[in-house]
Amino acid sequence: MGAPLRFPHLPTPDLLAVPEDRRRAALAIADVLRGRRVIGITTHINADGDACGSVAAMSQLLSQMGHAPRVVNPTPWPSIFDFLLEASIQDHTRHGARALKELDALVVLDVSDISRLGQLTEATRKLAVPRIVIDHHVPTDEPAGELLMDDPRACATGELVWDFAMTLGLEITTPIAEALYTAILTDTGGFRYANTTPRCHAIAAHLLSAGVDPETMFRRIYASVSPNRLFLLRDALHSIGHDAEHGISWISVTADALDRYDVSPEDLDGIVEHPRSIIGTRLALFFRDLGYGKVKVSFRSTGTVDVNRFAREFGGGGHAKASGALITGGLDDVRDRVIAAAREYVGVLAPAGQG
Ligand SMILES: [Mn+2]
Repeated sequence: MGAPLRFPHLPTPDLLAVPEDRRRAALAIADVLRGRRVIGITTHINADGDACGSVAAMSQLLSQMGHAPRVVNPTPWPSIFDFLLEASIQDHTRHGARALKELDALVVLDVSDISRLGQLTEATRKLAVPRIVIDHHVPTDEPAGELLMDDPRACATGELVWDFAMTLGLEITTPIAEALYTAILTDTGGFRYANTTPRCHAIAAHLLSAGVDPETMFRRIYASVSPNRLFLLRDALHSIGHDAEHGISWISVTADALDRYDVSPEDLDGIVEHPRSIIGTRLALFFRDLGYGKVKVSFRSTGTVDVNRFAREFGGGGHAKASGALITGGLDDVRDRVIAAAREYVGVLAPAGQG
């Protein structure tokens, strides 16, 4: 008999241990919330899966802690994530900034810069009650609160909410597990992006054990597409462009597209994956004409291009691999300008075989 086989990379319990800085931040948050009843929960405009999942989970966790949570988002809850809205979740979004007046504290999720709160930005700035931020973006100059639990190494804000729950010994019920799974699944692009870590898979394993059915979640999130959404995609695909020399690919959506097909902005999520999927693409761009002299541009990197820094050239920002900016001008004009700047920014691709 030879030496016993060893498996040094098997997952170990410390994969699920809460990092010390996150544990301390979670305890500080619980401390600040103690004795406060009505806790507002909010997230960025046009909430995505991480935002909705984190909000839904946090609302139920705060209820467990004995608080009266209240969701106040800057834009309406996207219908695709309606399945996360448990009966216990109070959504006061329709009351706008007025709903912030009655709070004893505010928890801001998945937001690095206060301006991401849209129409709630000013009211949040003036808030006299404690403001708490849980987020995984690169920090900016004006966070939406003074007490931060933030870590760009987290794959999703949902991972930090899981850390919060673990630190405080809260129960991960099946609805909470579904909310956190939605957050992690969507922010990792279905466990495909570079932010997919052994730890996020380990957390997902815990969430499956807590009752999440992955096929049901897949169907709800990725296989519930309306026909009109696909018709809009059909039109958008006509605009696909590719610059092989620089490794840049792009797609555009015109201002009238949403009305023509009666779809909402959330139906455009993921469109950038099409140019991004073209072989040799280092930088993918998605141009959406908002119709009032502004174009929303999404930047996606497939590797080493830092699109957070690139977006800042246009007054935007985000992550190194995913960012955005709002740019003044017509669609053709903005597209030409951004592509020209992108060619400059990324430089000419090295010939194959030279790195
Ligand atoms: Mn996120």
